[in-house]
Amino acid sequence: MRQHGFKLTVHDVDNMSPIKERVGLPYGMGSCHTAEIGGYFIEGHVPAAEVARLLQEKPKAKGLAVPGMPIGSPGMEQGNQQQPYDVMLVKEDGSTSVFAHYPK
Ligand SMILES: [Cu+2]
Repeated sequence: MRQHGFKLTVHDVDNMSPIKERVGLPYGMGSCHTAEIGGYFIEGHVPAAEVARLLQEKPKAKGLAVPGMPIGSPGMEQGNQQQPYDVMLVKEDGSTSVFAHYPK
């Protein structure tokens, strides 16, 4: 994310559950880290381009999530292996829709 121009402050915490609960992450959408930017949460290995798009389009939503840790997502590179995955938009009511699909 830093390479893509985002300024980050990293907090290492023992228990992520209260944070995921506070930002309103629905059950089953979780990954290994939760970020907050511009009033949205960013859960897991979301490509920087989708975060930029989110901040530009400003949809009514809680945030973006890539559940789990798909191989080939940013930070999960393993050679040229690529597991297909969706970037999910989590709406205010907790429902989700596909924001982007990878690989494009
Ligand atoms: Cu991860």
